[in-house]
Amino acid sequence: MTSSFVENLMASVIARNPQEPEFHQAVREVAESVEMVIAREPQLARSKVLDRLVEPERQIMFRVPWVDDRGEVQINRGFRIEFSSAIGPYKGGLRFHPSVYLGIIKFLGFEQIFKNALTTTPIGGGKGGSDFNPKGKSDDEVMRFCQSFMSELFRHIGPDTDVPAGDIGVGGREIGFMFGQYKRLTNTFTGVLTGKGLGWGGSLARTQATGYGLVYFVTRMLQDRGTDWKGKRVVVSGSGNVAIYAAQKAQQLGAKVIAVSDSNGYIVDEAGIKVETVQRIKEVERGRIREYADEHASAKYVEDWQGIWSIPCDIALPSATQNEIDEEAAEKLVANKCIAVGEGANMPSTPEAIKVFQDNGVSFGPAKAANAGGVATSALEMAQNSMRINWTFEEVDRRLKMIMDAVYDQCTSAAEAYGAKGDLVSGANIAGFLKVARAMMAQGVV
Ligand code: NDP
Ligand code: 2IT
Repeated sequence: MTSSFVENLMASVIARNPQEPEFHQAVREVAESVEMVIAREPQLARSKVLDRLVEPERQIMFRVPWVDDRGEVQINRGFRIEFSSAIGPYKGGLRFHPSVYLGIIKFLGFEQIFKNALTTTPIGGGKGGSDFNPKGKSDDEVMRFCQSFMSELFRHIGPDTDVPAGDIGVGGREIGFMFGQYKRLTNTFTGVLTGKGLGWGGSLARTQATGYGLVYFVTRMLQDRGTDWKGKRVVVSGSGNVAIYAAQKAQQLGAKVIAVSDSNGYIVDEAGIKVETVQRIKEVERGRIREYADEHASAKYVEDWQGIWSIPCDIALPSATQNEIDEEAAEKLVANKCIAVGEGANMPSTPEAIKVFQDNGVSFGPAKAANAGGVATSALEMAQNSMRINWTFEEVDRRLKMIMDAVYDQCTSAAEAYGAKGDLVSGANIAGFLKVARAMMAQGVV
C-alpha cells in the first residue's frame, strides 16, 4: 500500500538523490513505517523531522591517491557521510569494497541513525568508506591506502565528533593503520576509532559483538515462538566478521550450522561447520571459502553464492551483503520450512523478500535491530576509552546481552503501540525514529 505521504517524500528524495537505489530503498522502508507516527503527532510533520533526516548533515567525498607495490599511482574515492548528530557524535563503520559509491554509503548511514538510537547508547549516525578493494593487496599496499585515506579523513572526525569503525573489508588490520595515521597527524591518543586492537584501546568482545548480538536477538524471536536454538539447522551467509561469530554463538547454544559462503560460493557441511577452520582460512590466511572443502571430507563446495538459500534450514542468518535474499530466495526458504530470519548484514533482504517472510509467518529480525550489537559494543569501547579503563570480556558480553534485550523490547512494544504487533520491521523503524525525532524537536531547527 502506498500513500501520498510516502510518495511525495520519495519523489523528492529520488529527485535530489538520483541513481541511488539502495538509499531510496532504505528511506522508503522507514517512511512507510513512520507514516502513522507522524499522522498521530502533527508537530512531527510541522517541524519536518523526516524531511530533515533524509538530508545528511554533511557529506564528504575526497580523492585517495596511493602508490602500489609496482610503483604505479592508484586513485580511489573516499566517503564519509555524517548523517545525524541528534543523539550523539556521528558513529558508524567504514566499508572498503569495489561496489562502494555514494548510494551505498548513504543507505548505510541512513539506517545507522535508527540502529544507533535503538542501542540505548548516545551515538548519532554516519558511515564512510571507499571503492578500494583490499582483496589481493599486500599489507604494505593496504597500509599506504589507509594512511592516504586518513590523511584527508582526520580533519573531519574526532572522539566527540565522528567515530568510524569497521564494516566490509575493514577489520583490525585496517583500523590499526588508520589509527596510527590519525595519531601521528593529530598528536593525540583518543577513542577516535572503534574496533581497535586489545593492547591499544580496543574493547574485549567487540570482534564477536555483531555476530553474538545477532544470536542474542534471534534467541528472543525464537522464545516468542516457544522454541530455542537446540538442534536447529542454521545457514549463515558470508564468512567474515559477522558470519563467523554468529555461527560460533549459534553452535554454543546447541544449533547445527551447516553452511557459510563468500562472494564466490558456499560450503555445506552436514557434520556441522568447523568455525575454527573458517576463522583460519578467512581471518588468518585471507583465503577463499572453497578451501574449507579441501580440509573436511564431509563438506561440499558449490560455486554459486546465492544458491546458499536453497539449502533446507530452520534459521537463516544472512550476514554477507545488501539485497542478497530476493523474493525467489525467500520463497525457497519458506518452502523449506524456515521459521526465522535474522539479518546480520545491513539490508540483506529485498522489500519483496521481507513481504514473503511476513506473509508466511516467518519470524523476521531486521538488520537495524538484529545487528545493532556491533555498534552498541563500539559505544561500550568509547565509554571505556573515556574512562581509561578496560572491562572484562564477561562484563562487555553481559552489557551486550542487556542491550540486545532492550533493542528487542523497544521493537516489540513500538510495534504493538502502533497496531503492528509482532512486526519487528515497523517496530525498529518507529522506536528508532521516535528517539531521534524527540531529540531533534528539543534542539530546534538545525
Ligand atoms: P567482512 O568483510 O568481514 O565479511 C564480508 C563477508 O561477506 C565475506 O565473506 C564476503 O565474501 C561476503 N561478501 C561481501 N560482499 C559481498 C557481495 N557483494 N556478494 C557476496 N558476498 C559478499 O564484513 P563483515 O562481516 O563485517 O560485514 C558483513 C555484513 O554485516 C555487511 O552487510 C556489514 O555492513 C554488516 N555489519 C557489520 C558489522 C560489523 O561490526 N562488522 C556490524 C553490523 C553490520 P568475500 O570474502 O568473497 O568478499
Ligand atoms: O553496520 C554497522 O553497524 C557497523 N558496521 C558497525 C559500526 C560501528 O561503529 O561499530
